[in-house]
Order: sequence, then structure tokens, then C-alpha cells
Amino acid sequence: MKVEFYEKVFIALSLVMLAAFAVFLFISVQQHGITLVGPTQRVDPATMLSEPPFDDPGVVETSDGQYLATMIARMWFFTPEVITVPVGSTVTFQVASPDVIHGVKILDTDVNVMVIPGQVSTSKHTFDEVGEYLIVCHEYCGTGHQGMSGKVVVIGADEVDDGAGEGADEGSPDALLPGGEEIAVPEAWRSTEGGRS
Ligand SMILES: [Cu+2]
Repeated sequence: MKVEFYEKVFIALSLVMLAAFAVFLFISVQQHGITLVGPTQRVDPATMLSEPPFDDPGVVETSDGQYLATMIARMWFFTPEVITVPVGSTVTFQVASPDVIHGVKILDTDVNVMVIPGQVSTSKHTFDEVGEYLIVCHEYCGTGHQGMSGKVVVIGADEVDDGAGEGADEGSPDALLPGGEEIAVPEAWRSTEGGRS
């Protein structure tokens, strides 16, 4: 078989390009730490609502500026529906569903996961801008699907201590203060601390 000279050149160029694409793909995956979504944890959809951590969904600060949001996606709402964090926080979302497949897409972020019953889906985002970020379910899940939404409210550091931090651990008023800053607790509170209900 005779292959023309120019044909050989183009075949060679095509092979070089394919090799280059493979190399660039490999480098970018390494650089950006891109991984496939994997099941991080499994749960039993039938019992998850009565077992930790999904028996107590909400937001907790795990370390300075790091939050863990435990969410339930079900027909047809998210629990909690509103997540409030101070600006600059890195929030790890762990979501599970006790019924059907749902999705969690947080607009203007790269949080975009499928929530499959039996698995815990996790995703992480750092909220650098104050504002409200809509959370939507983007997997059709039944007749109430279009109304299934929530939001992440990112508040400024100056708003943190004026009561805007609903959703935070009510037992510790300083839960949302960035930088581990202490706030003055009236003496009267101290004596009853732990005894409040
Ligand atoms: Cu849904």
C-alpha cells in the first residue's frame, strides 16, 4: 500500500496531537486535583433519619472557618432549608436522601452533586462573597420537584454577632465568631449555663 508523503505527515501530526491531548489532560487533572465522585459513606435510607449524623441535620463549625453542613434531600425539600455562614467560610456539604434520587446544585458555585439513596454525597465550597446562593434539586424527583430549593446565606463578618446566625448551634452564642474571638457573656448567664433549656 502506498501512502502519500503528505498523508504520512498528517497521520504523524494527528498522532502527535492525540499524545499532546493525553499529556495535557493528565497534567490538568493532576494540577486541579480532579477526581471522580465516589461514595464517601453509605447509609441505610430506611433508618438514616434516626441515626447520626442525619438525625440532626444542620451546620457546625469544625474548625476556624471550616463548616460541616449535614443536609437531607427528600421529597420535596432540603433540611435545613437555609444555611447561614460567615463570609470566607469553607463549607463541606454532606447530603443523603431517604427516598428517591435528588440533586444538589448551589448556584454560582461548583457544588453540583447527585444524591442517591444509600450514599452520602459530599462537596466543598469556600464562600468568598456575601450574598444568597440558591440551592436547587436538579434531578427530577416527583410532582413537587420544581419547588425543592433552599439557600446558603453568606453574611459579612460584621453581621455575625447581631443575631443573623440562625442555624448555628444555639447553645453557644460565639459559634459563628470568626477568629475564635470571645464575646462577653453576662455573669447571670454563666451561672445558668448548661442548665438552660
Ligand atoms: Cu429532589
